[in-house]
Amino acid sequence: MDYFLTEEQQMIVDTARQITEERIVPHRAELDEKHEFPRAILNDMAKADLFALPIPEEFGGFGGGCLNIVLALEQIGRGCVGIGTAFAASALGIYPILISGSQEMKDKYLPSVASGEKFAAFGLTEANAGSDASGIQTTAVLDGDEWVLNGTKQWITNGGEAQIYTVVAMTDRSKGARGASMFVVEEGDPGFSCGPKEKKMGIRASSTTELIFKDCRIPKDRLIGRQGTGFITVMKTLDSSRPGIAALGVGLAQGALDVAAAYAKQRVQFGKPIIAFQAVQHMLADMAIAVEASRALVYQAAKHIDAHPKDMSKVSSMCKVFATDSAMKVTTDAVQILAGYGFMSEYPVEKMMRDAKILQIYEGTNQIQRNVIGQELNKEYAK
Ligand code: COS
Repeated sequence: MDYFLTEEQQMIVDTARQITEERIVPHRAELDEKHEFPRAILNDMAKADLFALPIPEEFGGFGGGCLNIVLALEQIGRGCVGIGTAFAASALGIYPILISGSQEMKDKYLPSVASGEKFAAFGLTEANAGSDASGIQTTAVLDGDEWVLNGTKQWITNGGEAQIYTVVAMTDRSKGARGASMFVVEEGDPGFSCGPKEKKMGIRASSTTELIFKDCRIPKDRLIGRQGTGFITVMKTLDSSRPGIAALGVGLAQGALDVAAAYAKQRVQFGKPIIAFQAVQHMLADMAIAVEASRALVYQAAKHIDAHPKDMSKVSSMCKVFATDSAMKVTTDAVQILAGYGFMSEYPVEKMMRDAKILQIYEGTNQIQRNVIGQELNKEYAK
């Protein structure tokens, strides 16, 4: 379907697609099998200016814009959601600075992330605080000119690979969500370390570790925004990043459909290619509908966010739910069409199905997204 992209938007698609075809697709199986971080590929993505996409021009970026990043992530997701996750998590890591950071903080951190010289990561989740984001236990206490952080973050993408970490900690537990604040922690800060890499079902090219703070001392000016505004910054960050996860889902589902349709044309059973059988055609038709409907919703949600940045929660959650639930269904059906071959790691669809699962879980489970949508509807219909 023609989405009438501008010349600049088409250039972003073409650049991301070329890197996906030339650099990601040939290596994705090996990186997945070895649980290997795709540093060389990410460096090539940086050379192609893809890390500049979420960052405004004044900080060396391409200008920001939700649709631009969505277009790139769709193409990368078509190749490998593990690599896409490592890439997207760097944008996620700098959103708190973009949203709430001071001019000095933006000047200090954004240019090196835009150039891809440094990677970023976002530290919210803890062992006992997943969906309940305000239930975090990590604390930050001001001691003279320094903040002292204590606690452990769990399942942090780009852990051990990033140089810049935006981290949420409680500065006043008695105030609940209003007692959370955000900080920048840098690789090498005293008292900060990362745990070993987690072993995962999917997205194995991405790195996932704990972030451990033991009397971690950081300068006072690493507080992002004002004390007590951390939870709001987290919510706005996730509102901004969820369309990117939706876009990874669109790309992943398209990739699975491509493999399934090509296979169905060449696989002969009962004397005919299996695409000639209506049972298979109907599965492919439903997959194609799901892919196109997801793409249309994700692009439109991104355009809405670019035009109305203060009104993004509902559309952001809607596109995340729809595109990632669709990706799970489409990749599962792709395995079904390839059947026994689909179950073997020699074909890419089993990896795609494993990778799809996390899209329904991270950056807020799809159940939490439905809560967000429901609460927004509750407000709208009260008017
Ligand atoms: N934008 C701006 N402000 C927001 C907001 C948003 N999208 N969502 C909530 N807020 C504000 C509320 O208005 C409220 O402000 P006041 O204190 O002034 O009333 C405050 O934040 C607390 O909101 P709420 O009471 O709704 O918070 P809850 O603790 O009930 O949590 C959910 C709300 C469940 C939506 C939140 O915890 C969440 O998003 N959880 C999922 C976290 C997640 O995605 N984790 C994945 C790991 S990160 S990769």
